[in-house]
Amino acid sequence: MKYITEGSNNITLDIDVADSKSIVGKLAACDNEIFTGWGDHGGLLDNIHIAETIDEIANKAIGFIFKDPETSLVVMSGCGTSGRLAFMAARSFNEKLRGAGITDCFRYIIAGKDKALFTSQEAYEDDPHHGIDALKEICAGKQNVLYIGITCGLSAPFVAGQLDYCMDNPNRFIPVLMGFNPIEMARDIPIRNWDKTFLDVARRLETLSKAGDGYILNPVVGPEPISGSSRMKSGTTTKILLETIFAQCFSKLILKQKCSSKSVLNCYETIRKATYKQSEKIGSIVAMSGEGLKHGGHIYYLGMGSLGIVGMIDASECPPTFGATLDDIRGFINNGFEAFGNEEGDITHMGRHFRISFRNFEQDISPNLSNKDTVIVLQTQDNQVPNLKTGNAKTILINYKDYTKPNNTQVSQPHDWPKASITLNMDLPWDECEELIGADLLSMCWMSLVEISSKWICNAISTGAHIMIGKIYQNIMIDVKVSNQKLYHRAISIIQKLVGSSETEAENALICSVFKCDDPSARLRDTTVEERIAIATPMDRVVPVALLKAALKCSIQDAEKLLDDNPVVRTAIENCLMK
Ligand code: S6P
Repeated sequence: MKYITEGSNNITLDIDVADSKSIVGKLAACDNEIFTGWGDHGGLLDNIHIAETIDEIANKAIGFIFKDPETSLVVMSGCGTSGRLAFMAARSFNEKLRGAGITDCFRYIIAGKDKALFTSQEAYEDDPHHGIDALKEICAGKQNVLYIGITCGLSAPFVAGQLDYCMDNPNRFIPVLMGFNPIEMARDIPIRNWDKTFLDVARRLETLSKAGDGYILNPVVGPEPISGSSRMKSGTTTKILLETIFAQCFSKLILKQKCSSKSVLNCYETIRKATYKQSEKIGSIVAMSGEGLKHGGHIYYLGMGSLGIVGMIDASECPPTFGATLDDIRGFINNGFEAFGNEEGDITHMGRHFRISFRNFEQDISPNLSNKDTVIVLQTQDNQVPNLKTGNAKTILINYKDYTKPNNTQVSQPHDWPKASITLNMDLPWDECEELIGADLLSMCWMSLVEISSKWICNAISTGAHIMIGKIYQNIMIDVKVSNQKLYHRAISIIQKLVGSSETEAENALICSVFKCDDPSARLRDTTVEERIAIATPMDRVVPVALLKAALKCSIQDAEKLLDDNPVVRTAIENCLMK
C-alpha cells in the first residue's frame, strides 16, 4: 500500500537541482496543498468534515474537560516532531489558561521522554507498552482525559497503544487520533509484543467515533516536499489543527465569544501567503546558510520564548532527516530551561547538546564562530534577542511586527549588534487576520501565527541548506537512518523506487548492507526486522550502500568504496543510476 505521507510530491521531483529561490517556491507550493487540497482530497479550507470534527472536539473539550479543569487533563502525545509539537502546544495553551486564571490542564507526552525533544529517540516509537505506561503515569489521579494521539502516518505503535488503552477505559478517556493518511492506509504490519496493528486500532476508533465517543481528525494534505519528512507539511498541519481546536475553546471560555474554525484556518492561509511573499529573501538566507554548511560551518537559531523553541525543534529534526550531526544546526533560547518549560525541567546534565541558553551559546559557541557560520535571530518587537557575541559569523535577522503594538514599528536592530548580512522584516497582515477572527481572539493568538511563519522559514532554511550540500536525490533523503519500523520500510521503498527492484530484492540488499555480507544466508534472512533495526541503528550509510549494491549488483565492499570515493551521496547515487 502506498502511504500518502510517505509518497513523493510531483512538485519537488527536481528540488535537488533547483536554485535556492526555486527551492523556496517549491516548498511554498507544497504548503499550499495543506489549504487547497491534494488530488481528490479537499484542503483545510474546503473540507467540511474536517471543520465539523474540529468543532466537535472543541465542544467535547469544553463540556468534558473545562467544566472541571482541576480533575481533568488534555493530553497531546506523539513521537519525534509530533511529540515536539505536542510539547509546544501544551506550553502555549497552559500559558493562556494561566493568564485567564484557569487551572492549566494541558500535558504532552513524547516517546523517549524529554531527551527526545532535542535528539531523536526513534526506537520508542515502536513500543506500544512504553506509550501505555507513559499515558497511565501522566493521567494518574485525573478523572476526565481528552487524549489526542498524533501520528502523521497513522503508524506509530507508541500512539496505537495509548489509543487502545483509552478505548479500554471509556469512562475516563475520550480518544482523538490526528494524522494525515486516510484510515485504510493506517499501517497494517504486526507490532512486536502486541496483538494488534495500527489499522486494527484505527478501525476500532472509527466505530467508536460514530457514537461520538472518539474522533479521527485526518485531513489528507499530500506528500511531503522531501519524501516522508513529516516534520514539514504534516507538522505544520498538526500545529494548525491543535491551535484551531483550542482557539475555539479559549474564545468561548475566556472571551465568551463564538469563533468559527474556518476563519481561524483562513488566518493561517493568510499568513502562509504573506510568509512566502518573501521567497526571494528567504532564498538568499537558504543560499547563505547552505554555502556555510558546505564549507564546514554551522547554523545557529537564537530566539526568545516560543520563537527559540521553533528554532530548536527545527534543529533537532536535522540529524534524523538529513543525517546531520547534532552540532550542524542548533537552537538556543533566552534563560534556557527556565523559559523552555518542559516536564523534566533542567536536563543540562544529559550532555553539551542540552546546553540551550543564550549564556551557553556565548560560553560554548561564540568563541569558535567563523565566517562559515550563520546565526539566525528570530524576534518580535517585544521579544528582541539581546546582543550576543557572534564574532565573524554571518548574522541574519528575522523580525516580526507585534500585533499588539499600536504603531506597528519595525524591530530596531539592537545597539552594537554586528551589522546583519540579511534583515528580513516580516510584515504579517494583522488587519486581514483581525477581520477574520476579531481583535480579541487575535490578541490572544497572534504569537501562534508568528510561530507558524517562523516554522515555514526555518524549515525552508534547514531543508534548502541540506539540499545544497547534496543530501537529497530528486526529492528523497537517501541516507536515512534505519532506526525504527517506519524507516526500515521507507528504506526498502527507496531502493525499490530508484533501482526498480522487487520488494524482496530490495529487502535482501538492505539485509546485505546491515550484515555486511554479499549474499544473505538463510540464517540472516530469518532474523526479525527488530534485530536488523537494532544492528542498523548506529551504522552509517546503510541505505546508500544497499542502493548501490542493488543497482550495480556489486559487492558490499565495492559499494562502500564507491561512496568513499564520492562522499556526496547525491553525486554517488546519480553517477551510479545513470550508468
Ligand atoms: C519526521 C521526523 C520523525 C517523525 C516521527 C513520528 O520528519 O523526523 O521524527 O516525527 O517518526 O512520525 P509520525 O508519523 O508517527 O508522526
